[in-house]
Amino acid sequence: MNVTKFLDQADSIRVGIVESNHLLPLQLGERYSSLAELLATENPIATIQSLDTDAPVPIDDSIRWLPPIDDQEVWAAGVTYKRSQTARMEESEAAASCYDRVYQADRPELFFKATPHRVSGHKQPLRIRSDATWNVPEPEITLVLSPQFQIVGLTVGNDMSSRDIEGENPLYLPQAKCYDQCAGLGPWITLFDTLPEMSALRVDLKIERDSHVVFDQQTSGAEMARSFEDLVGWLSRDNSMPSGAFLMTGTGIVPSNEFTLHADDLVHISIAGIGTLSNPIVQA
Ligand code: DO4
Ligand code: MG
Repeated sequence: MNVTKFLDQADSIRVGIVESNHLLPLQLGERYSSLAELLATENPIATIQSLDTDAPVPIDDSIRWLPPIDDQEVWAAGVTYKRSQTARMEESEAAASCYDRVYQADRPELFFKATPHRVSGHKQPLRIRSDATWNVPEPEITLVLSPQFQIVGLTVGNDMSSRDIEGENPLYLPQAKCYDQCAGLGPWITLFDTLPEMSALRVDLKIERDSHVVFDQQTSGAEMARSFEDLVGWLSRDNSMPSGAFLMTGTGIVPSNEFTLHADDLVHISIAGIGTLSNPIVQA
């Protein structure tokens, strides 16, 4: 089951089930007031199935998608794929040994990525920092966590990153990662009773510039050096998240060093079995 948020014709924020060619707006009733509350129930799929829906809304270009987040925190893991380790070691002489060690260490790299207001949904802009010169999207399988740290679903994530800032000094990581419009999530959350095999989670990153594809690469969750459960176990240590959280699980695709994003590029990230998140790139 896929669920998301969107703006209806009256400009009201709605939660809806996504079916192949239409959205079914949910009537949340008196009991629930947000998608996050549905995700926090013991069985989100059963809870959502128990709700009434309004008339179907056809999915076409007029749908105003919103990121499927309310008041959850957004966290991210780093250096969980060999490709990310290699790329970080190339970009930062000062921190090369840190990236090498963290790839192999028990404790993963986990960092705070974004508050909800910094997150863009499907078709909404993502930003290149005005003070950065080397920027990339990071396509990441993203876990949707309940307040009890249950993985209730998956979504597509884009961990926008300024490689020149993070490469200059590892202490600049929060500035390379967390700023307005720094994170993409969506177009919806796919809820699972049982998660798919890692090898089924194929990830594709496509970047379009002036209507030409200038980058297209694939990886899969099977290339990840850590398990989802391991990452969640570390994230939840001495850390409560009363509204739940999103955890981006790291990138396995990093474009070669001469590549940087431009304003007006279009970034498409697809994860098999989940969906495709597309965002135009802007620079203030
Ligand atoms: O420390 C650098 C960040 C790494 C990251 O975001 C990733 O591997 O996805
Ligand atoms: Mg990342």
